Amino acid sequence: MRLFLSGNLNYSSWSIRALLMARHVGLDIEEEIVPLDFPETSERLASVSPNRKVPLLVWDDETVWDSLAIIEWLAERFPDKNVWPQSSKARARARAISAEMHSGFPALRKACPMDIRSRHETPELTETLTGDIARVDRIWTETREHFGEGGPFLFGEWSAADAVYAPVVTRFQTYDLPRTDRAQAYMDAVLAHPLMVELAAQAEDEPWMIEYGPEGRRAWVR
Ligand SMILES: N[C@@H](CCC(=O)N[C@@H](CS)C(=O)NCC(=O)O)C(=O)O
Repeated sequence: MRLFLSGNLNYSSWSIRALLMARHVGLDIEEEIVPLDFPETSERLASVSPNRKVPLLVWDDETVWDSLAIIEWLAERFPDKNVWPQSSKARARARAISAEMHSGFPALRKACPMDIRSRHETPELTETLTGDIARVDRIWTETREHFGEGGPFLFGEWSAADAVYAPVVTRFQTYDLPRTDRAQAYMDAVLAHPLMVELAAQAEDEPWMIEYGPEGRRAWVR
């Protein structure tokens, strides 16, 4: 079995991080979307995913879960595809900012759930949310300044760091979060990348809807 399991591409930020890189290396694998928050979702995830979450990669007798672990698996298996940047200094920075995203930014995640195809009002800019937004802007602009030569992405060429921040780029767009011109230029480059254009079109076409209300999340088919 060679299977890449994702949640809805429109809503599952962890899924698209790993999926973008699987597509970047050209991984020959069956992609399956498990629509999140439906009654049958838990059963499908429990049947195949050790942590009952997506993304999940099953490659013959190897099972890899968690977006960053999948990205590292891809980097090891496809050393010539530049999953991470070329120089060790840039690689260290790319891993640091990716780990920071993976483990942080709770205010941004909570106030601005990923919803690629929609546009929502900017949420109340609380102190914690403003702090997360400013930190993201600084990561993008400083990384571009120090490592961005040779292309429009964080490390010049497209890398896993861009895939990790892609769902943040779409959040900045969806909720029109305040940003500098340099952050906007980086966002424009990410949104115009062919992998992102393809993914945004797929997200647009998905039939599943998720609504965030006071009682939690509700899913339905439009
Ligand atoms: N840290 C994990 C997070 C994975 C995660 O939370 N995935 C969510 C979807 S974005 C999930 O599978 N939720 C299961 C569910 O809602 O039933 C990663 O990086 O892969």
